[in-house]
Amino acid sequence: MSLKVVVLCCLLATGFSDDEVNNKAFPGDFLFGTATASYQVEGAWNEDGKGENIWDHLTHTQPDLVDGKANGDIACDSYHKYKEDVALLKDLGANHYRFSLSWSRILPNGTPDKLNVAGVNYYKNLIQELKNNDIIPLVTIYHWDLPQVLQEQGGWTDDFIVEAFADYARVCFELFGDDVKYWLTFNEPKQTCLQGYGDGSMAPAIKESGVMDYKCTHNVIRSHAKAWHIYDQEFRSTQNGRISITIDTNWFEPDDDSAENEAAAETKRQFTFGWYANAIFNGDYPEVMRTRIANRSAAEGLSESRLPKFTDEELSYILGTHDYLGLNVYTSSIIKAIPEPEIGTPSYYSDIGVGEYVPDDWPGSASSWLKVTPWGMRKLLNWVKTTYNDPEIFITENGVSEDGSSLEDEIRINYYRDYLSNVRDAMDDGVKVIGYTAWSLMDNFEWMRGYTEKFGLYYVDFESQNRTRVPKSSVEFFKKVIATRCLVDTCEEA
Ligand code: GBH
Repeated sequence: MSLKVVVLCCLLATGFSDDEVNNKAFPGDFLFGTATASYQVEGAWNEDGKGENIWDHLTHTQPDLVDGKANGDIACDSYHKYKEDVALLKDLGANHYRFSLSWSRILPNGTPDKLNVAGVNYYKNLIQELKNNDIIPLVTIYHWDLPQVLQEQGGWTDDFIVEAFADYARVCFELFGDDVKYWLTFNEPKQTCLQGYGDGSMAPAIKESGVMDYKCTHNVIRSHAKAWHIYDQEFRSTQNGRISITIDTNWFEPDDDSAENEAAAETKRQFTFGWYANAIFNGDYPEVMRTRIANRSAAEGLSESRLPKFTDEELSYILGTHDYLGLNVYTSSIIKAIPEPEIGTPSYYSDIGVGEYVPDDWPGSASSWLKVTPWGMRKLLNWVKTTYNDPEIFITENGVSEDGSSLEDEIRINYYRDYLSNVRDAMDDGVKVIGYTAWSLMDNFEWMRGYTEKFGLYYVDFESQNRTRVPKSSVEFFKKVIATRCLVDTCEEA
């Protein structure tokens, strides 16, 4: 038996060995950091004048929807403990911290008629504390926590929301823009729309797939474009920041290299990532979405497509509203061609019309949807480069969950190392990756999964009043990566 076979057997047995890890250093100006989101960490849900948002509302009125009937009333208590959070970031040596602003903490009525000064001061203090510690704020304007009063007026599926979001964004630029150089309008709008208004698996838990998810997306894209233009026209010249959107996707790998499975995988990518990115980067919804949804709508007897249309004026207004691209990536799945789904009740999934599965032997995590597939990272980055005209890419989330039973989170160390290795490989391929953000700084409220899935570098004791933070083993690892810019013991210079 050749040596090669022996080596291969042992690499497979141990998962990924160090030998396969990219040994080139990351560039000196590459940004390493961590992320959180307002509802998942802040707590203080009704303190100091904060208004109710859709997650407060959902967790309080339909607690059964959430594992353990959990909620974010206190969460990590970051509203009171932000200095401690920044100290953790400082200890990690993080270059940046990605956090989100709670709309209803700043504007309790959802509109600028009333500004909640205490809420504003919380974010001002957090940003100041980051500044004092040389940590760059990367600020998400919207990470899923819509003011409940705006949901009661129709939320993202009603056109009024475009103006409302634009007004809110302007307030954010005015209040914080002098100290913020990286903005994101939306985090993962696909989850807002598909899960919020399609599957109903996230707040506001509306189930009108194939209709309301498209309407929501239409308004989200218009809102994004409007916020970008406001920044561009009113703030860029004095504040000099960059603004974009964060889009999430799996890597969709074709079942085999047959033309039909390749085409199915590309259709899935376009319906997932292209749904949001294409209008902004290339102009309009992807061709395959426009065609498939129009055809299926016609077959359903509808007089027009369920996919809304942008006017020509809107199309040119939306195109180019990005200064970089935010990318959230966790996992992969396999896509194959299937026969055309029957015409019946509309659904986003039958509009896509492909089969999706995950092989049994892919290594898992504490989240059923999250398999450890580091190779997907490199493929995805290369696909994004080719499909969207080689943008600068900021990875704004990547991470893995465990069940919290041990502080020795080897799964996370291996995950970060192997995904980062593929990021570095992609940079060798010529992809312009400018930063990497680990999800998450600490364990937090994992939406419908409550506190059962732990994504943190730091463990949080949710039983203690203090919400004590304790470093897991991955902290040491990530610290070393940030300090040395290197994934192995010694790196070649970049
Ligand atoms: C990110 O979404 C979010 O931005 C972040 O807030 C969150 O904490 C983090 O992931 C970890 O989950 O339960 O089978 O219905 C990642 C994309 C999309 C992954 C929705 C989980 C639900 C799958 N997420 N998905 S399922």
